[in-house]
Amino acid sequence: MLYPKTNAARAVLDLSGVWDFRLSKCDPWESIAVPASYNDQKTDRRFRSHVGLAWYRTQMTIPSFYAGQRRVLRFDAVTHDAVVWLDGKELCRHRGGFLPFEADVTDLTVPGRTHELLIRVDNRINHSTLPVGNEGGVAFFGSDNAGIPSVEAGKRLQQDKGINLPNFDFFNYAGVTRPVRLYTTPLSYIDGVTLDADMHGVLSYAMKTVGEGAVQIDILDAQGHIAASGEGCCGTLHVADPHLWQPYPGTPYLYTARIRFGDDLYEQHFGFRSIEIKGHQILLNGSPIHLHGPCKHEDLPFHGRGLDVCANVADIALYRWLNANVLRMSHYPYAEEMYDLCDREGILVVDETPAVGIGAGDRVDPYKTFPLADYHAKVLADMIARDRNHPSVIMWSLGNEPDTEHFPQSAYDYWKPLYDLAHKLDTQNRPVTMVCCQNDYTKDLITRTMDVVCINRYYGWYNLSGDLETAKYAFNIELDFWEEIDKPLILSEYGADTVNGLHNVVPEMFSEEFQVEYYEAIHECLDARAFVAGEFPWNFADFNTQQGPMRSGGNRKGLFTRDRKPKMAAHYFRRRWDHFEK
Ligand code: GCB
Repeated sequence: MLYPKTNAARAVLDLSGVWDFRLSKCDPWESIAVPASYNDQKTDRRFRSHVGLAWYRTQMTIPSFYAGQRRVLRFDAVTHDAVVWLDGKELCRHRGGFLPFEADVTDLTVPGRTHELLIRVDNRINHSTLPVGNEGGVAFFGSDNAGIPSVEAGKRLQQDKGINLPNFDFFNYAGVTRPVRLYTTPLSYIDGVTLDADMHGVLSYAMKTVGEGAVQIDILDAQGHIAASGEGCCGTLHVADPHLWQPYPGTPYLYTARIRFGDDLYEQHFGFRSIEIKGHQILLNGSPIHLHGPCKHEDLPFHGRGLDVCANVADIALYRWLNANVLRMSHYPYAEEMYDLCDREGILVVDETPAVGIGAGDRVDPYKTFPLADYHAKVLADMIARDRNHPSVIMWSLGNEPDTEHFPQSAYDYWKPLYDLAHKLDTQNRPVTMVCCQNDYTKDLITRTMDVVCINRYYGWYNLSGDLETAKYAFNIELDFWEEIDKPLILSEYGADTVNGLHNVVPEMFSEEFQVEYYEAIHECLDARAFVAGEFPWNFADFNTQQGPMRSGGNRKGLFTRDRKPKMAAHYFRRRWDHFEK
């Protein structure tokens, strides 16, 4: 699905602004900002803790000069499920909160007229949603006290109220979190663009078109000069001595494919770059690359998970300040604007589906009981279709921290087809991974089959807490295990909750000094191993999550506070990664 763009052939009407909103049909309409999560926009607790349906409404006037054009309503993300009505008639439905959907409204709208748009959003999560919700009133953290009759009764009450708590550690923000736009195209139009470009200057292209016309494609360099041209829906072009797309601190050189089809026009930027795996190494443009940069969340005061382009620009500026070169888009596909920014700024991306929380302890096999496989495959396919043209995207992550220990064969049978699907769908054949949680890695069968082994580990924090000497000892035992497997390894999460301003001369957990010592200890282990291809500290910034006994003011593992003030660890990483670039 193409990102909506205004150009000589197309127009975009952005419906961002203040809409009407209500949590139930009995409430009066109130003001709400779109795009943004609704949870933190109001003082009423019901907005934050709401579970269930909620309604958004707005008026949309179609400019008269849109007459004669095809008109499409596009929703970049509605979290999690959406039903849309146009002038009281159901227009479309969509499942899943992190990918776009659209509906052709050419025959349902009249240029010059005002139409009413109503969206019903549903933020409920359960065993059939991605991310996964706990059925049974069990909190992500703090499922203790099981068996006490009064506590069990309380859990049943939560269950009766339909409160499935997240089986993941980020706040279940909901609403119309990304822009809603009406865009136009000519009646015959370009419907899809696939561009696969490599470091040798070879560009394979394939266009999907609807209606009458012939496809013409021009490749423009950054100065706007034509570097190559072709005709037809698919083909291969060659650009001699291409400027390569290189990550920061190199130059992320972008070319533009200008595609014409009849009266339609679409421009898509892309970069010439190659990515492959060889033994223990990740090769970018033929040379080994070490990936280093913190994982992130889409998480901001007031906005929740809502798009804020200014915050994205400021965050990527901080990535460059840290001397980072990669961003793992944990734990769901981000807004499309962020990928464009990473393309421009040279930040590599690990793109992840929202498959987080597939696990239910040692008694229930989630793969046999959670009805997810087909839906997961669809989400993966939609993510690849959306993000495949971005040169910044160098790896697909099928999901985060599923159970791979208690039901290893089931896990293998579930994840292997997804791995194969990602390779089949991605004509660039990017590496595929799945992010494994801290568990008995000797039992895990699937993680070792991925192109890159990604492990989240919290030695010294969640286990062997505070004892960094023993944490190093234990981590090294595990690293010996992975060294035997001929794959690159990325430490895809590691971190320590840290309260900014809490200081110790003798560092203890939660202090800024401890966070630095923790990272120094883990790096001592990583730096001694040549097969380690990357380090992704958890997390870029403190972020909001479900309240609970393990969290004080959210998850505090940020290198920055939630308002982006650096902790000591941010300065530490800036120095460490500066040295990496030399
Ligand atoms: C993890 C999860 C991440 C959590 C993090 C933590 O392993 O992947 O979502 O936020 O640990 O801080 O506990």
